[in-house]
Amino acid sequence: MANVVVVGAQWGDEGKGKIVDWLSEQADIVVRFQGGHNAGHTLVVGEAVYKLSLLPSGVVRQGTLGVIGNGVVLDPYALASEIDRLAGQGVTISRDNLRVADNATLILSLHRELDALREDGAPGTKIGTTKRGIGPAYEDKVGRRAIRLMDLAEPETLPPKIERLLAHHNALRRGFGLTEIAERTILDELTAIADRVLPYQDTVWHLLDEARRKGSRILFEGAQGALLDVDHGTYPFVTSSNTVAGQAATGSGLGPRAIGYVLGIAKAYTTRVGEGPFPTELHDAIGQRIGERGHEFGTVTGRKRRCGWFDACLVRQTVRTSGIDGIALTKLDVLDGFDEIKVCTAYDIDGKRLDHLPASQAQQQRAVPVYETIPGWSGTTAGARSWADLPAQAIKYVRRIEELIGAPVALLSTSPERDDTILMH
Ligand code: 2SA
Ligand code: MG
Repeated sequence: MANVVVVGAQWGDEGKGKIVDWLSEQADIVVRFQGGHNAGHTLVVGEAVYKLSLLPSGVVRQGTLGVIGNGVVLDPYALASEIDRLAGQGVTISRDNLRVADNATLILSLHRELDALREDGAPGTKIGTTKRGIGPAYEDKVGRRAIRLMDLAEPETLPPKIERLLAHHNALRRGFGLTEIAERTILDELTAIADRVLPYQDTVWHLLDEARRKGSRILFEGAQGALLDVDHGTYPFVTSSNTVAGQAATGSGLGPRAIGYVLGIAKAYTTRVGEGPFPTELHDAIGQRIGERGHEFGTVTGRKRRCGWFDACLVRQTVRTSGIDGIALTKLDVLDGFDEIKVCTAYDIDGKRLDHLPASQAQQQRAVPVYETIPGWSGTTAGARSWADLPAQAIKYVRRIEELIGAPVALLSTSPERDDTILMH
């Protein structure tokens, strides 16, 4: 098995968890390379159900090392509580199965507070974030004033770093009419948690490179989706990290050649949480039906997801911006029983037909999807375990999607059960 990167090919929630879990059986190391505890997935291993949001999927498997790379923003309190939660389920996290990049940026309480404030109060800034402090933490990273994991190991050097950070944040807070934060408060917040997270710190790029040279199989676990990428997504309605496959290299400290195969995960329809453009969104009974059948509620925040037809135009775009080699198509069964199914193949914008979504927000708003109508199927695809179990028309739908997006459907997932996965190629 080559080193595989798994990325969401839409706006997140494509069902990456099941696929990553399935692949992690064959991996020695599972690496998170971006995002933070805004990710969320449920792993079903035998009888046990694990909910992970910051830890890489591999940690619940014996003999698999979980790695949190430098590209992740790490809330040390969230990490400690996730570790405690797993301990309660009999999974012990130690240095044997978890390493965290010493140069990973920390999320602090002031980041969460700022995130929530912008979402709830400040005018014109609502993105529909998860309010985990993700965006503000990345801002500080790029602004070169972040506190990083290894800083906790050198408490004597913390005060000037905190001072730098607060020079920025207290100015912001004054603008919002909030009380200023004292250095001591942040120092206490950090020193109180240091012992819980420092044991995992490591020179992750070094560890991964050595492992790679020895032939260890590395699985890179993306969070969110390529359309939420801060550069290539529907900016500004995006998350604050690069979510495309190239980030697997930067966010873990390996070169691009470490990546052997890029697997994109896409749902057989489209969903999105939060604000922002969504050309194929359905506001009618069909959208309602997709949402109910697909149980489209967020794992992290419980929010109802917006639903619409499969947007082949957008997935074709993410196939290209992530260099996707193959797609795992999930939740096809949600479309069982529809008389007809629509797929967006292009956009009409100001009288022009485009094969992609332009970067301009104004143009995105004016994009009118061009649909192709495909007959539905009456049988069921739920739980199918082989090609032969699928209704002929469902196969045609999958084949048409492959043509439109320019990538093969390598895997078809037909239920949350691990065994209900069809290997296509
Ligand atoms: P933030 O909190 O700054 O990252 O929010 C910015 C936007 O990004 C969206 N967002 C998400 N959308 C869908 N799924 C997300 N996480 C998945 C989950 C995890 C996954 O909850 O299951 O699929 O890997 C996620 N995280 C952030 C958010 O709604 C804002 O639009
Ligand atoms: Mg999810």
